[in-house]
Amino acid sequence: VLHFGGNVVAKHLATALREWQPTHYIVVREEPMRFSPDHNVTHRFEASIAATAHALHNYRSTPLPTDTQRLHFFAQAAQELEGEVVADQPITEISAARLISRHIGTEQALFVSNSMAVRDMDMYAASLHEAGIPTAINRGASGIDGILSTAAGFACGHGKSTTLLIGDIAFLHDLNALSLLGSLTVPLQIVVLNNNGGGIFSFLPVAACDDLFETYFATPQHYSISLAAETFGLHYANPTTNSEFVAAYHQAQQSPQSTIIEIKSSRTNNLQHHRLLNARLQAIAAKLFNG
Ligand SMILES: Cc1ncc(C[n+]2csc(CCOP(=O)(O)OP(=O)(O)O)c2C)c(N)n1
Repeated sequence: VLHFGGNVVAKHLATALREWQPTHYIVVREEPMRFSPDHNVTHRFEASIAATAHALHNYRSTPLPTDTQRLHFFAQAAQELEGEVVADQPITEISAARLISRHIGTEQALFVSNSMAVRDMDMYAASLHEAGIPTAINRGASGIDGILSTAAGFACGHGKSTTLLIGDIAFLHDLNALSLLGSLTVPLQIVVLNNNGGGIFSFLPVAACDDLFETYFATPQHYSISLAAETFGLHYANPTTNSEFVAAYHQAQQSPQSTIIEIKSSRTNNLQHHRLLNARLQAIAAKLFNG
């Protein structure tokens, strides 16, 4: 493995490298600082990235996937993902991310919360907007704090109507920020993925610890999102299918006031859904790239 530069933010690569345990993991960086977060780098070169890449040009002994293979992969993966957004099917955490990416306006901005929201947008969004959409996330003090406030500031700074995709725990964590929205000059469309707890933890081994998982990791809160919307004088919608979601989202986009769109979900179904879809995407990749 030849690695140019520093850390890759998404953790998939680091996870894969831990699993693959490459015999040679060579890192090329332009600075002398040590870089081997998983202690698996075997060779380190302090060198110009451009000059190294140039010097290595044409030295590959195995062919790279061709552009055609790559295009086939993206086309087939997109087809698989389009199956997730069929109009009368139930809205899910995955389809919400994809539908927002398809229906967000070119004049809008996007804010994505930790924890599954940013991953779902990263994995399942359709990239339709050639000029891009101003998009931000907030790592915050430790992750899910202050997301509503930051999204409000981001919207205000850009002067753009902004869509926020957020989980219920992050939403509740910054609930008082809803009082800001009445005085914003631009509206937010807050799409709350309400799986009654931290959905991300179902993906971790700790989910098997039945005695402590719900209380200390999932932390379901049972609060009413619709009553929160009412308390702060915000529009509210609760679509149950993909087409209902698109209709509610379009209505929210046209409104000068902020709207909360709640999507009720289940952590168990969400886990299963991700596993099945990702297995199908991996099968497409395996077929195309491994012969
Ligand atoms: C301030 C803060 N407290 C706790 C955590 C640990 N944490 C990471 S993800 C998460 C749950 C987030 O739940 P939710 O916002 O509903 O999103 P989901 O996991 O369902 O996508 C928690 C508590 C954190 N990152 N930041």
